[in-house]
Order: sequence, then C-alpha cells, then structure tokens
Amino acid sequence: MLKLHGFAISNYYNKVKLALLEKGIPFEEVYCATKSTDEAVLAVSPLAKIPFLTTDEGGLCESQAILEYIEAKYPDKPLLPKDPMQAAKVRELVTFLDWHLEITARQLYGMAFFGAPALSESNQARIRKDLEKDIAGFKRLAKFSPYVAGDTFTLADCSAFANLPLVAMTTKAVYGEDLLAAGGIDHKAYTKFIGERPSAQKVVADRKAATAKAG
Ligand SMILES: N[C@@H](CCC(=O)N[C@@H](CS)C(=O)NCC(=O)O)C(=O)O
Repeated sequence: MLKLHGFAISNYYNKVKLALLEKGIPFEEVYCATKSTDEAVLAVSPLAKIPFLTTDEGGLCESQAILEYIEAKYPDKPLLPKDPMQAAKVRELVTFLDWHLEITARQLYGMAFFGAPALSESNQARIRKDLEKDIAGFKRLAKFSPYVAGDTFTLADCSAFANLPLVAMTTKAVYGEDLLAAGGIDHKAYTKFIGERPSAQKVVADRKAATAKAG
C-alpha cells in the first residue's frame, strides 16, 4: 500500500493527494512534520520536506517526481495526455506553478502567516515585481478552458488547485492586493469549479480539519 507522508495543510502534500484521489489509487496517510531529524525520514526525504511517498519498492520525495511515478505506475485514469507535446505542456504549467509562482510567494509565508518579522520594504518590492512577472508569464500559458491545461483534468490542475489560492492569499496578506486576480487570473472561479470534484472536496475538508486542529 502506498503511504503519503506529511500533513493535510501543506500545498505540496495536497497536490499529490489530489492526484491519488483522482486516480482512485488506495493510499494511507501518515502524519510527518517538517524538519524531521529522524534518519528514516531523511533516508527518503533528505531535506526533511513533505510530502514523501513510501512504496513496496522504495521511497520518493519531491511532489512532481511522486506524481510522475504514480502516473507511470498506475496508468489508469491518466492525468497526463498521451501526446508528447501536450504532456510536456502540462509539465510546463506545473513548473510555472511550482517553481515560479509558489516558490516566489513562499518567501512571504513567514510574515504573512507565521508571525515572522516583516521583510524589508525593498525585499517585499523585489518579490512583488518577481510575482507580477511570473503571474503574467503563467497567464500566457494557462488555458482555464475549463482546466488549467485545456479541456481535461491533468496533473497541472493538482498543482494549480493546491497553489493558486495560496499565492492569492499570501499576496493579499502582504500587499493588501490579490496579485493573481490583479494579473487577470480568475482563480476563485477556477478553484470553485475544481472544488466540485469529490477528490478536491476531500482535500479541502481534510485541510480545514487539520487547520482547525492546529489552532
Ligand atoms: N519541491 C518540493 C517542495 C515541498 C515543500 O516545500 N514542502 C514544504 C511544506 S508545504 C516543506 O516541507 N517545508 C519545510 C522545509 O522546507 O523545511 C515538492 O514539490 O515536494
């Protein structure tokens, strides 16, 4: 049985969880905090990041590597198009979401959500400029017709559903403005649409329960 390690508040955990639920793959959820120093955790996730996956054939970290493994191992209910170019377009969107939008916004999480001291004005301005550029770039690629990569639910939706609301919430908290919406991305309509899926409903319900428990 696959085991997904981490916790239900994490966007990257939820990216993987949404794909597992969409594909109907049985899996068990195992709580694991970040920054573990446990050798057993570090053997699978050397930076102690979550999520990580354990399987009968070994462990894996990095959400996209996990999704690619799941996709190759469980080809039923595909979340990647068969056509190589279309599949690459999905991966391109995931890269923009994870490695341009989210990682840039991540620099703000401390001050936005965790009571960390505010970043300097110049750092905040630099991050805002980067985000505005990344959002404009993402907008050129994203289709939202109605799914982020086109007419089919794909791995890119797993990342978009987990990451877009977080990026929006973060920019609203720090800049007083939802930079995604300001950049012309109607993430609320998209999140509502994806949120109608039973898989997404479970992810959101579990996230809310975990958030309430964390206080
Ligand atoms: N690139 C990684 C990012 C995972 C990640 O940053 N996870 C966060 C939780 S959402 C984490 O473990 N943070 C703790 C840390 O970086 O020490 C992935 O796609 O899995």
